[in-house]
Parts: sequence; structure tokens; C-alpha cells
Amino acid sequence: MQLIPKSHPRAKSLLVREKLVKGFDNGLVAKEGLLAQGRGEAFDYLLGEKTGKAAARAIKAAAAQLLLAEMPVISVNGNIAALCPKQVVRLSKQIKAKIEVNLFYTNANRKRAIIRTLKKNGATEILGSKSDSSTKLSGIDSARRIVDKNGIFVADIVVVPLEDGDRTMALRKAGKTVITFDLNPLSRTSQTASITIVDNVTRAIDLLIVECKKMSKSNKKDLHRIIADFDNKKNLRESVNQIKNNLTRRARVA
Ligand code: PTJ
Repeated sequence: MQLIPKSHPRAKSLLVREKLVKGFDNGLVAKEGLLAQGRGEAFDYLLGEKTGKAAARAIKAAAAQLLLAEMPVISVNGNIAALCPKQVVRLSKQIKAKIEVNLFYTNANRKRAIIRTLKKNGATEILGSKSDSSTKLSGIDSARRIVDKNGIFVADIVVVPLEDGDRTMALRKAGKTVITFDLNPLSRTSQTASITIVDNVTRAIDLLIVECKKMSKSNKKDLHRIIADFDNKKNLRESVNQIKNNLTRRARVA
């Protein structure tokens, strides 16, 4: 029985939830990934389950930054592999970025399943699985410190969707530009990343691909100007205000 029309944002959220549960059943997602999804859903609801102006601005800045990158890497965890593997591969091709699997809750079987899924979706080279090319990033206690010598370790820009705060901080300290997708504008990752896209990755990643395509012919000066005009802290405050305004509106209706 269909209770909510398919086009309704709530119905789309339920489909995203199903993808994650399926990803868990297929060995891609950690148990803790289900909790992360729940937290994300709550923030998505508060944000109005749509891409706001602040997110759109961050997407544009992220596209400019990625188009100027010399060695961009997209970091993939279990949730991302379950939610948008096709888009990760598409984005990597659009901006010529490497893909590296990097897990918080390390598990060799899960890593293999994630690599299989990315390959099924068109990825050719996936970093993060060979111990002879791994090294450690300092300042991280979790398994996320193990990175590929030819990937995250030498990247200038790292895309880290649905991340924990420690690694974002460590990557920034290592001099890297960090782009994240995080529905919680108050999380440590959101607060420490260079560019935070406060939106559901399942909506925002498609918009980022489109933006990268649109801006691919732009000259470097214009791309630099977009980045210089972007203020992550200010943008995050705008996302917090988006939540406040939605709450006020809903409270008035109730
Ligand atoms: O696969 P692993 O082992 O690398 O583990 C991945 C998880 C996600 C479990 C791990 O990175 C983790 O525990 O992350 P956190 O600390 O729970 O943070 C996840 C953040 O992503 C939270 O701020 C959520 O609000 C946010 N989030 C959840 N779902 C989405 C999201 N942001 C954007 N889009 C989503 N779909």
C-alpha cells in the first residue's frame, strides 16, 4: 500500500533508507552506519528534505575547488558505497579523481564488498586495499589513519562524505583541502572542513556532478574567485538558520 506519493520528499527519504538497509544486508554498511543514517534523517527532516541555498552555494564552491585540483581523491566508506556508488564513479570520471576506500570500522570482508560494488558501477582503479602501498596519517586513532601512499596521502583535495571529525581535522592539519557532505551543520566534520555541503549526499552529489560539468569550461580566474567568495563558517550559519526557520514554521502549523 502506497501511503505517501512517490514524488514526496518523505517517500524519497524512505527509498534512501531502504538502500542503506540493503547495503547492510549485502555486507557493505557497518552496524554503526545505520545509526549514522538515522542521525542524518533527523537533520534532513529539520532542513526540509531539500537542497537549500547554502548547500547550493557550497556545491558551487566545491565544484570550483575540484576543477582546480591537481590530485583529488574521493574517500568512500560503507554508507557511501550503499547510497551512491554510481555517482561516486561518475564524479571521479568528471573531475579525474582517484577513488579510495577508507573505513572507520575496518573490516576486510566489508572492504572487498565495497570494492566489488564500485567496480560493478564502473570504477577501474580503487585504492585503499593493498597493504604494500599503505601508510599512516598522523593525528588519527581509528583505522581511518591507514591511507594509500598514492591516494589520500598525497592528495591536495579530499572529498570525505559522511565523515567523523578526527580525520577531517587530521587532513586539514596535513595541508589538504577537505570537502564534505554532512547533514549536521554542527558536527565536527562540518565545522572543520574547508567546504561543507549541508545536504543529503544522495541529492547533493548529482548536483555536484552537474556543476562540475557546467563549470568545466570556466577559466581558472573565475574558479578562484568563486572559492575566494565562499565563506564556510558563514554558510554553516545559514544552514543552522534554515533549520531554525523550518522549526518555527512547523511549530506555527502545529
Ligand atoms: O563505513 P565506515 O566503517 O567508514 O563507517 C561510516 C560511518 C558513517 C558509520 C562513520 O563514518 C560514522 O560513524 O560517521 P558519524 O560519526 O556517524 O557521522 C556521520 C555524519 O553523516 C553525521 O553527522 C550524519 O548526520 C551525517 N549523515 C548521515 N547520513 C547522511 C549524512 N550526511 C549526508 N547525507 C547522508 N545521507
